Amino acid sequence: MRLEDFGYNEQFEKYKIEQKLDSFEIGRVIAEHKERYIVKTTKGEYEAEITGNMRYTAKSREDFPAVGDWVAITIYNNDFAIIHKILPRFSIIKRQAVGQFGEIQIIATNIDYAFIIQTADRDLNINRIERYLTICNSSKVQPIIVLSKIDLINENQISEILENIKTRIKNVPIIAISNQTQEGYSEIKKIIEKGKTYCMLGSSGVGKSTLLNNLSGKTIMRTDTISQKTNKGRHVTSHRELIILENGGILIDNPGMREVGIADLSNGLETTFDKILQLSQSCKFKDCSHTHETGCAVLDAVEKGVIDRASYENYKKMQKEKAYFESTVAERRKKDKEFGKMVKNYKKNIKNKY
Ligand SMILES: Nc1nc2c(ncn2[C@@H]2O[C@H](COP(=O)(O)OP(=O)(O)O)[C@@H](O)[C@H]2O)c(=O)[nH]1
Ligand SMILES: [Mg+2]
Ligand SMILES: [Zn+2]
Repeated sequence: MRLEDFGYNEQFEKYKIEQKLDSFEIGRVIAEHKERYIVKTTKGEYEAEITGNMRYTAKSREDFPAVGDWVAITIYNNDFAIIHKILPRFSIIKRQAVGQFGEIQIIATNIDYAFIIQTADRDLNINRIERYLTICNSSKVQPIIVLSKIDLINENQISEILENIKTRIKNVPIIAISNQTQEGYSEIKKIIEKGKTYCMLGSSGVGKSTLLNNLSGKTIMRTDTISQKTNKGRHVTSHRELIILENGGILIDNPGMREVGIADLSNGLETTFDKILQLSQSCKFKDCSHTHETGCAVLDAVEKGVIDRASYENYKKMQKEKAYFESTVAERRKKDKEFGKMVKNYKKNIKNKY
């Protein structure tokens, strides 16, 4: 196998040469569990840890390796390796960490496409789809919506659901599938290209692992038959999260996510709700919040039914979350800076004293 077979490209190679990383082995992180990683290279798979220096200088979660990363490593003893450097990522899928405001969590990196999976048999949650779309759009990852378990409902119900999604979400492909009958699989397979990386996004139990296992033709991922409540969403990484299909596509599974908080510091919301963004150009006030202002083109469009009300409400909710996330990040940075200053002053005082 060559590195290209698991997603390596010229950009990474260029960086490797520029940074003179020739003495290192290059590999991709295919699993992570509590700061232990499995790195796949052309020579094999290695359990790895980061250098002490890397841990010491890490400022946030983003400075640690994540599944999907390309890393420069040194191999010891045939099965153990040390990670020295993370090669720059071309995309990061991240979310606001549950219960730690201003702190992000990386879902996966160097992703080209994301399958946003939702089941057809439960109440359709378009808000949740929009939420994942926002995450994809702020990560520069191409989204594809997958409606799973269509074997559990009839044809009419399927088309009704598809219609409902399409009234709110435009320009994103939607594929309806069953992991049981494998209906829709040919469409999924058509999308999967050699050397590109695909990530599975969606709540626990929607069929991510089953889809991945079926596509790979082997049983690699543990599928979740345990109920969500007893399982507590905890994830046991004794298995690989990144696998390579026979056709050369690379798939990354993900543990189910109960909450997907918006950690959007770029313009994912604006891309997802592009109609709202367009309309806002015509609002009377430049800093219009589209909530109560007179002459608000967005509110006007909601009244007239041009914009779906539920979609508008979802936008507002995520906008609020985003603003809150940004303010907590700013707060955190300010605190870090103040702390830095304090340490500096302290050192200076010590110096002056002695
Ligand atoms: N009827 C039906 N059941 C499915 C389908 N896909 C997955 N399942 C079942 O749903 C449960 C959860 O699947 P799993 O792949 O573990 O979901 P994950 O948590 O998203 O990885 C398992 O019991 C699967 O057998 C499907 O298309 N149809
Ligand atoms: Mg799973
Ligand atoms: Zn407005």
